[in-house]
Amino acid sequence: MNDHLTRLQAWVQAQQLDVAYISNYTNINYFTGFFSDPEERITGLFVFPDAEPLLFVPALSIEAVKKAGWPYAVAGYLDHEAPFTLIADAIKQRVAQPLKWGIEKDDLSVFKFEAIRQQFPQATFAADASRFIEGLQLIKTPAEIAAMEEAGRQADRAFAAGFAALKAGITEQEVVAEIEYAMMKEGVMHMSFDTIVQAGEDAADPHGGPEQVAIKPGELVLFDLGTNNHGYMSDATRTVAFGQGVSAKAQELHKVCLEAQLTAQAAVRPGMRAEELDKIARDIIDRAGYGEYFNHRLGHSIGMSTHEFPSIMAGNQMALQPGMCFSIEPGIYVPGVAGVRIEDCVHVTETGCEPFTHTPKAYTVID
Ligand SMILES: [Mn+2]
Repeated sequence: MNDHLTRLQAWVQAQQLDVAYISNYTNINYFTGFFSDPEERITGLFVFPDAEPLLFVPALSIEAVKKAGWPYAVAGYLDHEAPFTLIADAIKQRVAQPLKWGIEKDDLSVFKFEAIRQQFPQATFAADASRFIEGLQLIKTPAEIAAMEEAGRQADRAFAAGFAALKAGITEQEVVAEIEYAMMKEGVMHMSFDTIVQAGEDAADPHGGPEQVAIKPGELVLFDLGTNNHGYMSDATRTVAFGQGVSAKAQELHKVCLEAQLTAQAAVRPGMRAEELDKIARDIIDRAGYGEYFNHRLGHSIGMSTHEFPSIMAGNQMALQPGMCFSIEPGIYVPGVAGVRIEDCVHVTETGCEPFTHTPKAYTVID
């Protein structure tokens, strides 16, 4: 049994559960090595205190489960069959009367929850596997960090493709297309999220996307991108100048944001509280007079999902520990002027942190 699954089963035992139902397909991958987004079909991992786990999937996925190396029971259903009846039958073979359930309260839909409750009317669902799993995923193993380092190298090549694509008249969306085409040609078939390229004033919307508008010389261009390397994500942001003529104001935003990012990244230490790290970056931006334009947390954790628990933000007193992986991404977004964000994701080491991405962060002009 892999270490993740062993620890899940230990939790099931410690909580004195009869069964845990893992429904989130990213977390199923974390525990089984099998990844599939089943969309409307049903996939579930069922873990018992004293019996082997069961992976239940659409019948068309059974061979893929075996190919992924899953060594335990796998059961499937055809599209016209009733999945929760089959799930109930399979569970009863292992536990005659499962009363105490653990479920992922962040994930399990009301539809699936009611289907389980219909099969097991006496069952109770107090134990929240979501909270347990987020704690388990907090510290990455060396193998997980190696997978994220590879994802980081992919992201560095994606930046290079994006910078090379910049030319007068090209649109934000065309630059995204060039980045993703370059990645797909080298075999990276999935970005970790929709690639963001925003130029000039567009970048002042931190949750905006690429538009079909031409990038003009003299604009700052923000690239926020990442790749999915066999389930492990990268995520990084660079803001570069396209051509000459970037305004002094926009250049100042970059200078302040860079100082905040570099200072925070250099300050990471095990034992430091997450909120202290946020404050180090925020104080620099505040002192420069742009505090109101840094309108989000400093960072988020990352792993098999781009955004994991916990956040690097005010109010989070959790101590940083070696193996934690998170972003350090201050941003300054001044409407009508420009937006700047600079981001590396890092893993905490015994003495500090190491970034997953290495594309230079200093102010760079791309002609
Ligand atoms: Mn990020």
